[in-house]
Amino acid sequence: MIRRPFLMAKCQSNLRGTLYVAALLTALAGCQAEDDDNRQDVPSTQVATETDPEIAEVLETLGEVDTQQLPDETLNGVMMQYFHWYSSGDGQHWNQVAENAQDLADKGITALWLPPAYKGSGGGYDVGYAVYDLYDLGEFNAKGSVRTKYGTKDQYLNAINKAHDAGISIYADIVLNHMIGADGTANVPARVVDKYNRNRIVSDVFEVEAYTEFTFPSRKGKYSDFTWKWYHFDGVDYNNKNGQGDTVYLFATEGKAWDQGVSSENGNYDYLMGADVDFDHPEVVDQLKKWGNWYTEFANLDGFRIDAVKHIKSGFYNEWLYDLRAKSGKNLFAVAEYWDYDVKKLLRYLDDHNNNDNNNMSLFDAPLHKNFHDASRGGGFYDMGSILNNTLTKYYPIRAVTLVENHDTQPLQMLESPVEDWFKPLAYGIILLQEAGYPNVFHADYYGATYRDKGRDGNEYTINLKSHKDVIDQLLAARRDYAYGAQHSYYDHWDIIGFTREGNASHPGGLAMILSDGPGGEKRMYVGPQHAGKCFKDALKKFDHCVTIDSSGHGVFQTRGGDISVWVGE
Ligand SMILES: [Ca+2]
Ligand SMILES: [Ca+2]
Ligand SMILES: [Ca+2]
Repeated sequence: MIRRPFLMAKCQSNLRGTLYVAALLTALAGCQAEDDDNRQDVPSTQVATETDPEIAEVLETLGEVDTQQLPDETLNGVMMQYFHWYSSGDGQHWNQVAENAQDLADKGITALWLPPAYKGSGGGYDVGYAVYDLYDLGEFNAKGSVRTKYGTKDQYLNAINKAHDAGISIYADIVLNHMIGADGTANVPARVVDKYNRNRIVSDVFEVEAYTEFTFPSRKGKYSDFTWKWYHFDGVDYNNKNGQGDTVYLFATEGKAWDQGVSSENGNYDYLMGADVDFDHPEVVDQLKKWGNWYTEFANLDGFRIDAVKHIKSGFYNEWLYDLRAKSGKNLFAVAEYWDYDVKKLLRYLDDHNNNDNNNMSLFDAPLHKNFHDASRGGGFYDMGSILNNTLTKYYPIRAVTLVENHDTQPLQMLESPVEDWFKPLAYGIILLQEAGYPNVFHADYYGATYRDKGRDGNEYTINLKSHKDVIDQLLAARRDYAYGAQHSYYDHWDIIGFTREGNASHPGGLAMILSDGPGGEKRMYVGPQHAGKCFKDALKKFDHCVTIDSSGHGVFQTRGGDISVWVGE
């Protein structure tokens, strides 16, 4: 059998009989934790050594992170994306959060990422990404309703209080790239740019009638008297003069230009949709800081999920986060969505946004999601030994938020790349039990979902997403009770991979995770001689027997085909 090249991890080089191959980083992390007992409860900050010079260079400048700086809820915690694209629009969402908060806390959820809470142009139907009024949290009669899709301002604040009472932190979804649904238009000189190369101007200057005037007549200046004018934006994709949409117009007044430090897709990917906010404009930066500080205090927020950062001037969120952390005095957590499957781009973005303790942020591990998607479609032929290749989990786990699925990747959505049902327990087993990363559970994976929408081919589909609550609950419990201490990784086989956690002083049990995308089988893995003589049981109850740990600290653990088992000690 041909095997892929591997790296021998130094912590495991004394193991006999079998080739034990590990993802380099997790192995090093394991060594690190073994060397220093006091650090076993916190995520590893060890920087991987890497042969790719570009990655090596950026890892070098990123350096290690002082784990004292990490918010408490992230330490062995779990965040949950508490919505999906097709969440019910009956206005009861915030009430559900309030109702379920204690149960979620009991299950092991420590933070909730809630959907955008401010009024979108679609009013009571808007998922929240078509931002109209950042100050309207379901309080003003605008865009056809007082409430948002999720409920009213009072219900929102009540949900946050209930979550806090249960010990759960709240992360707000921050969507600042664009605004949609202006109250009026302005005539603005503009030029058309090539949709696929935004740096290429393809017309003379002419006047467009742009929806850029946001005056919020029903709010009447409450909380803020700031109104948005055309010059706070860089461009639009609709000219009301001739009804011509689907065209990218760049405003053509002095100093107007697409913001720099954005993704280079389409030449310059500043423009995504709607009225594109101009982060070069000082009034914009000033206003968004004021709003961020108001929102953080008003809703008692603990952190942020930041939308679409590859379309926003690099460096803006450095300034924004610094200002909010300084003014609130809170250790606000931040994870940004830079949706790209090239880990080098993610690392470079992180490098731009982690140059001091007050502007740090994490990123979603999009490449890991992509690997899960590919593996789930591989019919067993995916090389599971490579499941962590090219991921943040591998290279910079301290700033990785790991996920299986989200509201964009779910079926029929913009970045549709679903992880097939059978693979979800395996993927959640990896993100919830490994030392690396801060895991995120997706609402629709937990509760299931049924919805109907048009696919890319224009046909209507009904989608039924199965609830994986039972297995996710079991994995959450295993994380809370057993996923501690040094990790030993066995990413050494096309089908069957696994890792162990040794446990620590406060959680001494120990754990061995093993899974297969092909036939079932077994693996001899090291959990440490402190477990010698103990019998490990399968927390997922696929097997009735228990696995006895030998005097050298090894056990032979089993998994069924296309399945996962999690063996835990007493
Ligand atoms: Ca600009
Ligand atoms: Ca932009
Ligand atoms: Ca395989």
